[in-house]
Amino acid sequence: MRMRLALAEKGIEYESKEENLQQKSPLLLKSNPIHTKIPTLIHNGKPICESLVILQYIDETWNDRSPLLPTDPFERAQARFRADYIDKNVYNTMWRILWKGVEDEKEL
Ligand SMILES: N[C@@H](CCC(=O)N[C@@H](CS)C(=O)NCC(=O)O)C(=O)O
Repeated sequence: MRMRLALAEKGIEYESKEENLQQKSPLLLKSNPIHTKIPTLIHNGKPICESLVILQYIDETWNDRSPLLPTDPFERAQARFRADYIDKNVYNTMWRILWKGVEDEKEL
């Protein structure tokens, strides 16, 4: 969703490929061999992995329009802090509950 929002904000056309995460495609395994996760952006034939890294790449590559972060350094730091907080404290828990069931919550 982060990628979709960023690309829409920048007005970039793209092709999206759905992944079956139970049976990952050879393209995903080749493009993101370390984590084998989505999202993985392939731009000019080169893969970029990790959503926050991809966001930064999109912002820097299409830097002539719709900046994704505020211009003020403090506000930028705040935005990065929030994204990092969500990744470290919210995302993994949500993912595990959604995909492994509430029972597994006990292990968290
Ligand atoms: N830190 C990664 C997390 C990516 C992630 O967990 N992606 C999930 C789908 S939203 C995934 O590919 N799961 C498959 C797996 O864990 O094997 C990022 O921000 O890109």
